[in-house]
Amino acid sequence: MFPTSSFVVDVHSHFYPERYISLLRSRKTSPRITENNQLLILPSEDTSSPQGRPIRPEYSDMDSRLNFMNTHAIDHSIISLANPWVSFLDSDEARKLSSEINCDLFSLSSPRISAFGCLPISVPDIVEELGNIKRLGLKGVILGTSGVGKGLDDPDFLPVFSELERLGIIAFIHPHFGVGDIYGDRNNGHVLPLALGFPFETTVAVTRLILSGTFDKFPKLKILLAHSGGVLPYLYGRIDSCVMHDPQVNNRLKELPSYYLKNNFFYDAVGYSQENLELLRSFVGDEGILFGTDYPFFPPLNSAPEWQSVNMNKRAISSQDSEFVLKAMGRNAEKIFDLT
Ligand code: 5CU
Repeated sequence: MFPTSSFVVDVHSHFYPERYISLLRSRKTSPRITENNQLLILPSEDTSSPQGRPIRPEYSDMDSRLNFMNTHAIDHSIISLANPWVSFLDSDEARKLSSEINCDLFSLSSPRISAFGCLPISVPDIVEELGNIKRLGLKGVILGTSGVGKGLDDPDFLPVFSELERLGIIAFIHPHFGVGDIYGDRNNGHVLPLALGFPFETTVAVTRLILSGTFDKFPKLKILLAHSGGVLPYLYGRIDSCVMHDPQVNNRLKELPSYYLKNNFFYDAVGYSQENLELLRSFVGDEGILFGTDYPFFPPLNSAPEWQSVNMNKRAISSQDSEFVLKAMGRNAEKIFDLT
C-alpha cells in the first residue's frame, strides 16, 4: 500500500533538450533521428534496416513530462540526458555542448524538476565542468561506463573521481553499449541489449572500478547505479570469493568488493519485479534504494495513459512494508539529493 503522505521522487528519468534533438536530427550516423522520426542510439542499431524507437514529445517536452508525472503521482523528477550523451562528438564540441546542456537543464529546474548534469569527454574538461555543475546546483552527474575510452578504472580518469569526492557530487552510472549480440542474427528487437546487455555492462564496469582500488583512494565517493545495479546484488558473493582466491588481487583492496557496493553505492529500483527488489533490499538495506522510471523509454505499446513499465516498479516497491515504501519512493532521494 502507498502511504498517502509519501513524497514521490523519480531519480531515473531522461530528458532531451531541444538543442540535442536538433543535433540528432542533423546527423547521418547513429546517434541520430531519421527522417521517419526514429531515434537510433544503441551502437547496434544503425544497420541497413535501422531499428529505432519513435521519437515522441515526451523526449523533450516539459508539459508532456508533467502530465506523465501527474498520471503516475510523481512529485519530483531528477532529469538527466540519456545515452550516449555527448560521447560521439570531438572534444571541443563535447565541451561546448555539455556546458550548454547543463545550463538548459538548470533553466528547467523548478519545485518539481531538478537535474543531473552531463560531462564532456576529456579529463581536464570534465574536471572543469564539474565545477560548473556544482555552481549551478545540479544534483549530480550522469556518467557512462567508458570513462574517456578505457573504462572507469583507467588511471587517467582518477582526477574525475577525486573531484567528484572533493565537491561531494554523486555520479549516476548508466550503461550505453550493452554486451555483444552473440549467436546468430534472429531479430529480437531491443530485448537482448536492454534486458541483458545494459545490466551486464554496468556490472563489468563497476566491478573493474572497485578492483582498481578507487574507493580506497576516495572513500567518500558516492555512486548511484542504474537498473538496480545490474547483476551486482546477485553476484557479489561470487565476486568477493574470486577476489579472496586470486593471488593477483587478494591484497589489493582494503575491503572485499561487497563492502564498497554496500557503502559507496545507491541503487535505483528499476528492476521490474518484487523478487529483484527484495534481493536488492536484502543486500543493500533500506536507505540506498530509490524509485525511478527510465522515462521516456518503455512507453506502453498501446495508448494507455498509465505506463506498465512504471507500475511494475511501483508495484514491486508497494509490496513491501510502509516504512520502506516511504523511503524508496522519495524520502531516500530527498535526503541524498537534498531536495528541499
Ligand atoms: O530503449 C533504449 O534504448 C534505452 C536506452 O537507450 N537508454 C535507456 O536508459 N533506456 C532505454
